[in-house]
Amino acid sequence: MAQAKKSLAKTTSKTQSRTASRPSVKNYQNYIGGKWVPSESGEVSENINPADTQDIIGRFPLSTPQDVNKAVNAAREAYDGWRNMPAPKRAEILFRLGEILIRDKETFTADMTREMGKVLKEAGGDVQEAIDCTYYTAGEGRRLHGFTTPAEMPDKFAMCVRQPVGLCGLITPWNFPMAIPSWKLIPALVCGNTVVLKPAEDTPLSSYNLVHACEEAGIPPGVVNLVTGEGESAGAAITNHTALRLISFTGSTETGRTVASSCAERNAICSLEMGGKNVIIVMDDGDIDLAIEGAIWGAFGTSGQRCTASSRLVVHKKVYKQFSKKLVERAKALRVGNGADPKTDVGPVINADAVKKIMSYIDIGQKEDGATLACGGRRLTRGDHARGHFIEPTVFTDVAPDMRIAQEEIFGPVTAVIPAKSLDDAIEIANGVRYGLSAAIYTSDVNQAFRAMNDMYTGIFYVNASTIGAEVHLPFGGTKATGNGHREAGTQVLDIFSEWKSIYVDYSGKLQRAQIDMVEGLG
Ligand code: UN1
Repeated sequence: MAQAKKSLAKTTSKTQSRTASRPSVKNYQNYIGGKWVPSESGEVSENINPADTQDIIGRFPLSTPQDVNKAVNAAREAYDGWRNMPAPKRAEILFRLGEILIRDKETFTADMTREMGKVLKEAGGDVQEAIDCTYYTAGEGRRLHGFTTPAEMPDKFAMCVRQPVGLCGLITPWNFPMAIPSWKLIPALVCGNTVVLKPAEDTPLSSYNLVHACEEAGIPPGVVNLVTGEGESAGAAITNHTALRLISFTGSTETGRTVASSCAERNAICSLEMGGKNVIIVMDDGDIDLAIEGAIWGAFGTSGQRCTASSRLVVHKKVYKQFSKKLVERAKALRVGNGADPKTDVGPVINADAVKKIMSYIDIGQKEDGATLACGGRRLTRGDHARGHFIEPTVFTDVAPDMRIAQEEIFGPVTAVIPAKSLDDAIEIANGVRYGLSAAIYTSDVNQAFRAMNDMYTGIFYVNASTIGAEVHLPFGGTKATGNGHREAGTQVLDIFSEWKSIYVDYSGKLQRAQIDMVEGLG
């Protein structure tokens, strides 16, 4: 994911540390042990609208390790009560949460557009993803299936059940400010864990809304705790806290590695969802207009700030010129602006650091890589754009697979069109990056579609659709530097937030020795 959320040790420029001023701006608080409380630091950061940096959305606590410690203690106190509540009862509370999210969807959507920048339709999709996740995963409260299996011995019973892992630290990014917290929070809760959630410093309001809804739904005090603040203090305190048995992190591959090392120190479970350099393969027999639609949506939706963004378009040489021309025409026609304006196609990027990083890649693409800047490439700073972080949708053509813009995650509205000679060539190029999240192919040949499906080493694959738009009931995650083998969403997420307990019940009334009694030979 993007630079802006890359380092736990970095303050982003969207939020600035200040002590309270401007009385009209709302002061938000942490949620610890069922109470809304300020940070011990007394410090706050301002949540700023990326489309209009004079619009201060609220002030949020800059939490300290002491705040995190209190939150962990609250989670500990609540743990036995929550884990012993029957799972179907836990689920009933979560269904109530789902109803609240539906009721307040419009408000939460507007809040999200204001703090994150994505256009209203997409922010609505983000809230909807949280709703879908809540309903789907709450249903697990009446399943959470384990299994029984025959035992080796007579009068002996064997079964396997899921148990919660304990106290969980959840660290979430700014690009899906409600969906991704829900992907972690809801399964953690249905499995019986208690949590400390730290949202990205750029988008605390959406997590506040989610946690506020949890309170209203009747989740008992201490089960969900919210601490806002920066990675270097609050985030690191969560990552390093010895009482947290599990850390679930979504963010950059670099930060994920740091999180994984801290977890390894204390044998904590660590689930990581990280970068992507996703690809759409366009074959010469594909529907070019449909592929253009998918490429525009995948590359420039959410201003390219998705882990699943279509940042590479590998196009068969026979249709390369035609595809590139149409793509550039469409990209040029996109309206960049405030996401709250229904006429806007592409909103701002998250903050000034993101602008810097994306603009530096646009520079690298031209000067270091020598690719052709086919459209875009500029920062928009005049008129309606003057007070926001706006960048034109940018298309590079004549891109070679080993160029930096074709290898590194830019996390902005930039895509690279790469020619390919054949399906084999396209697959080789497509697999030739360090990430493995999402891939897609446009073709009308079922054999080619299945070949690519089989050969692409990614966690997600689409046929005749873009690389974005995963649904909550299928596992989400990637291979290589994208993840560490876990999958969120689907029922597979239960394997992150629960651990197996194998149980043997011997009702024979005598000592029965496994692997020894009832075995021929030396036994
Ligand atoms: C992300 O980009 O971090 O599949 C998550 C999608 C969304 C989730 C993206 N449902 O694009």
